[in-house]
Amino acid sequence: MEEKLAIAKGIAEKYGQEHILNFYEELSAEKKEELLDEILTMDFKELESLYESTKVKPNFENAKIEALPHITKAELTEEQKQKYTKIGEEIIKQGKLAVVTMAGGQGTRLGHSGPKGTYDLGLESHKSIFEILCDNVKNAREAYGVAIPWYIMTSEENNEETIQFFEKNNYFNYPKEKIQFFKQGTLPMLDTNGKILLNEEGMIKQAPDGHGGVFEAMRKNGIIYKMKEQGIEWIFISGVDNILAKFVDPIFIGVQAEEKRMTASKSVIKAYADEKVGVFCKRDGKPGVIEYTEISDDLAKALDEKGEFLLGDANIVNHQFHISVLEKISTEKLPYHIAFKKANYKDKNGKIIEATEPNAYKFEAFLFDIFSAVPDMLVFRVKREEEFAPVKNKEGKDSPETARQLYKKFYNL
Ligand code: UD2
Repeated sequence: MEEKLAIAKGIAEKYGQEHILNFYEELSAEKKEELLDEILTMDFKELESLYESTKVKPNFENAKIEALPHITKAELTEEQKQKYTKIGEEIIKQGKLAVVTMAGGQGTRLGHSGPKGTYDLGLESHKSIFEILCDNVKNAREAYGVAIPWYIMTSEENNEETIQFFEKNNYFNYPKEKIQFFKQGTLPMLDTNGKILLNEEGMIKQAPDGHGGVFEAMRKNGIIYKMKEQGIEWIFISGVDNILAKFVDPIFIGVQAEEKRMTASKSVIKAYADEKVGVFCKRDGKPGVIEYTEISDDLAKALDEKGEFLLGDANIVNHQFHISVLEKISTEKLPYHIAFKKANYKDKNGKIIEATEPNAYKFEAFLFDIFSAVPDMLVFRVKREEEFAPVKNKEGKDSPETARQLYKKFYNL
């Protein structure tokens, strides 16, 4: 341990982060070991360049931005719908589909104490978000006689509580062995001087590395390998906070398989210029999404010759991949996006500072950045009222209230 401590001290000093060992002596033996292992395995060089990147605002001015073509579900003919449904249902019945829910976000905007999926939406049924999402695979089991494997990505901080919630609810009567949890990676938070923040325990303050961490997390947890073993060919991936997400959509699977598109995403028409959604686009000829936190006003408002939004296809975090692509991209490094967040921390005198305004940088990879590496992606435009009911904020837009209304309307409750 002494040698490890000396090495850790040397590394920390080399990068001007010696303060991360300030409270080492107060830690338990286990926490001491954990802190030293973090320091010895952390990429301080990457952290330095991430801090440097906080000084430049992302801009797409010099990139050539165009609309990305899409297929509109409502414009499919009955014949096409039947063809795609048949293909998709075959894939489902042959057990070739797996579904992934990204539930590692911190859900701070909702103000809910536990993991977002444990939130009781306030329906008469008092179903939590996780139970509402579980209905997707339960209904598919009824309809197709297949218990589709459901992988749930958690974070370091919400993993335990998420698993306990499923245990307590008996996995909502879905086969327990068909639900697997896996943790995404983390990155330290930095203050405005580039110093690593310490949390209340005096350990490094880690934050989830963004849902773009899903690929590496699946690889590192052997999930892609296991899916291949099971004969899985198509993987649907969505976020935990859309209660109308369709995990098992035969038409979406069928159109993607028939059109031989290795990656696909669903979109809805952007409702208004500054809606908090990413928008699909072609950037320098390659498919991508410009996030609402990074798009310029002009581009968010730009209209095409028909008077519709030039970038009108909003990302709803409904993605579907062929396993061959997942395997390939799970070793690719995605860029990190920067968020400036409120973060409580322990200062050098050991005092816990409660942040009242944003004071720290968080670094997140975004899943959709992978699309530029897979040029043939398909955007499948669907109806907002049928497939998009986000639960993001405590009240107002994208709140439990708006989601409940959309859910009740869709299910005629
Ligand atoms: C997301 C999309 C935005 C739009 C909007 C629609 C991205 C980057 N942003 O905005 O384009 O589609 O949703 O509602 O796709 N998550 C994790 N781990 C993390 C971070 C997030 O699992 O480290 C999950 C989170 O639980 C949620 C989803 O990813 O289910 C998206 O959450 P977000 O907070 O990253 O993105 P948001 O809601 O600002």
